[in-house]
Amino acid sequence: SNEKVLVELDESTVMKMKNPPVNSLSLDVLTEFSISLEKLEIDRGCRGVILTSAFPKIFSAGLDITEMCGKSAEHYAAFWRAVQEMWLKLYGSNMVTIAAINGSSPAGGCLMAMCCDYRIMADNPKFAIGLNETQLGIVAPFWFKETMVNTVGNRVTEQSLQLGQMYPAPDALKIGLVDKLVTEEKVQSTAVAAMSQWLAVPDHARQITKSIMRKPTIDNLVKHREADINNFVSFITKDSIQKSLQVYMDRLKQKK
Ligand code: CO8
Repeated sequence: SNEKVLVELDESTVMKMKNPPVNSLSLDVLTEFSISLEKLEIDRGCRGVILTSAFPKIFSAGLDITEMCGKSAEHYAAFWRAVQEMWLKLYGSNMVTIAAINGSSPAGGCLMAMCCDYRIMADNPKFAIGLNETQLGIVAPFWFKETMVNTVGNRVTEQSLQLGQMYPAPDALKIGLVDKLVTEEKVQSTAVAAMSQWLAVPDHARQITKSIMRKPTIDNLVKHREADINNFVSFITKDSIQKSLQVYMDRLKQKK
């Protein structure tokens, strides 16, 4: 199939990103992701979902940089709305969401993982996670920042965001950016075990608690959604920003 987000029903419901080679989050992937998640959300039989990748060594490379280069203002606006929609659906999900982070997870990949209730990462210092936006010469928006503050606290977030720091798995555990490290082969089974622990709590009480914790952050984006889109479009269309994204993409390609 040419689906880019697979929904598999095994012991638990698993959403697997499958956009070769690195699960970059294109407009298509984001749209498909939000639709798939919404379907699970309204399915009363589905109480939890494990988010992972179909590829070894990579969870997600984050937002598709080619969606932010050389396109029209209309395209940038549609793309950004889709990024917001993914975040609103995932951060606001009533289901238990567990990230099985089987590899690297920069920027948007880290954001997706932080949206989940619990994070398990493959114990390999070659895999790193973090919000590295400043390294690309771009700025993580306020709701990325708030998601990180809610995960690791203000001080760690401030330092991480200014430096655009990527944390190798052991360091990510130390700062609480992920909750548990296990060997690569055990990431999936550990996620399934964690899911049964989370699902043992009565749904209504857990859901209301989750909402109490997250609602102010979600409301903040809902309230400023259009302004945030305008802000993104005017930022990303600047020549200087286009140039630094281009330099970053060229460096990625040359690295080989
Ligand atoms: N978007 C588009 N293409 C990408 C991306 C990406 N995010 N990441 C990698 N690719 C491409 C590479 O260019 C390469 O293409 P090609 O084969 O044509 O040369 C291909 O995917 C494979 O990449 P690698 O060879 O680098 O694969 P590795 O397995 O060696 O490494 C990594 C995988 C670790 C994911 C590595 O590719 C990497 O570090 N990628 C960059 C990730 C990154 O910095 N993402 C940040 C995106 S920005 C974001 O998510 C939030 C932006 C917030 C907006 C702010 C407001 C303005």
